[in-house]
Amino acid sequence: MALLNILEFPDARLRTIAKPVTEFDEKLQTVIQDMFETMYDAPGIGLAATQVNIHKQLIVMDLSEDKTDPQVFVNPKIEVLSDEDFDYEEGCLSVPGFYEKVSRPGVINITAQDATGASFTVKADGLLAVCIQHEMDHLDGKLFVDYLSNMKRNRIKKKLEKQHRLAAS
Ligand code: QAP
Ligand code: CO
Repeated sequence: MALLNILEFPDARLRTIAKPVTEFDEKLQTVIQDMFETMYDAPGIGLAATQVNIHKQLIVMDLSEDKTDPQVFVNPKIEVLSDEDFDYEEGCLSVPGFYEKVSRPGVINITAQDATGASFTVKADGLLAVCIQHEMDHLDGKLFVDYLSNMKRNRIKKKLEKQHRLAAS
């Protein structure tokens, strides 16, 4: 088991487009375990492989209070079921310390593969729908700050850049 380094905004590597997972091998199981360990350590509720500089379509998530509901989504696709949007105050391990309201489709179907490659579909609303859409954005090189005004995003960028400078010196 290993803790992975989490990339932080505005790191350009967070803009990489992830490629589909094709091999459901031992190496994939290790990456999944390391991603759970990294997410629980943070602590966070969702982590996309992009955030740990692995550019594969792979997401781990646990929305429970007590780490009892680990979920893996490999090669996820979504279908929007409701044109009602849902607003949620989002955060991100790659944008530490900042939370902003984002609006996304409220009810979706998620089709994905599990760690063994088996396909499944789940209907999602509420936090699960928010979280999977947030994490799938990472796989497309997108961040929740991209939905904010340029002014808000720039303010966050400057603050994080300053923090990174201080941490490096
Ligand atoms: C994505 O985010 C998410 O700022 C997962 O200092 C979040 O786990 C989807 C975290 C909210 C939907 C709603 C953030 C930890 C964790 C921070 C996370 C921080 C420490 C974020
Ligand atoms: Co995130």
